[in-house]
Amino acid sequence: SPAATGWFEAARFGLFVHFGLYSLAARHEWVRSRESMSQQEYDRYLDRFDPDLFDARQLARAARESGMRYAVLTAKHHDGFCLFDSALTDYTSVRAVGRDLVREFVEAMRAEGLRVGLYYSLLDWHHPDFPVDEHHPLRDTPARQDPRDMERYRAYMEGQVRELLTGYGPIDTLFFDFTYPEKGPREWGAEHLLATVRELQPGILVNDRLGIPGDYVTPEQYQPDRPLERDGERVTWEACHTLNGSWGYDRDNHDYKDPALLVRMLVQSVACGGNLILNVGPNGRGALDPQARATLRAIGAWTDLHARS
Ligand code: FUL
Repeated sequence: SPAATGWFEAARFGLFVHFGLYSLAARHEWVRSRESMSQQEYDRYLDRFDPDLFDARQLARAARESGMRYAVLTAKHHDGFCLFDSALTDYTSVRAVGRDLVREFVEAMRAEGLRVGLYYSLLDWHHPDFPVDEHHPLRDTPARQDPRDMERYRAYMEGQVRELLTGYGPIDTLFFDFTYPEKGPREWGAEHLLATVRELQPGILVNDRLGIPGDYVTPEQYQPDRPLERDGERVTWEACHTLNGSWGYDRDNHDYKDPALLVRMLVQSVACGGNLILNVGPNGRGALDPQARATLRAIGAWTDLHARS
């Protein structure tokens, strides 16, 4: 049964953090797919991964001072690289540099009084059983299984979700991403995955991107201008937006939204009964660039004056 969305609707404003190996490439989180890289080519980022400036406490403070009340980190994005300790793969930040960034993040957010969420990708360009299809033109490596065993991949996802929901205390929300319209829910074993999540953490909120109804819907990079409904009923929603069009750090993209525009988007979301989750993409070393920091500060100057707790 669905979980209570009260805290989420009251929270209104959150921080999304996209961080992973793609942050080192510094040109969009889809870089491996967009440039059809082989695993071997992409591994150059693993070899150089050292997030010495990733400071979860600093992120948590920046979020709180901006008026945000929750934060969501990419525990695993589409490239398959995990920012947490997983017994099911070596492809993790813990193996690479001895750091469990999910743990650092969850602890830091809690310490700053923020609710905490994790993003988990259903796509996985690294897993040998993930069925890379026409949407994801990667150059295959010999490690990839043929034929692929979707059953094995489903077990992997479920195992990792289990690790995330049993190893880090209570998690407030899970952001799955994303599904294909028809075959998706069946391929991912969506019903079973959702049931597992609810069993492990009955209070957690789950988004709608498993392809079956969840607790809230997630308009992406568009701003609803009225309450959202499904079958004539209002639904809980969260608009997710980038600062500059890219979720992962994009060094040469300076097309930042103006803080005044972002404040209007926040106001409009709240006025229409929804949330706004705003993304930052820390750079390859894990630091926020000056423009992202300045944007969060500018929004904070507004929320200091106008937000109610
Ligand atoms: C999308 C993903 O493909 C993007 O990389 C990003 O994570 C966004 C929030 O969701 O579907």
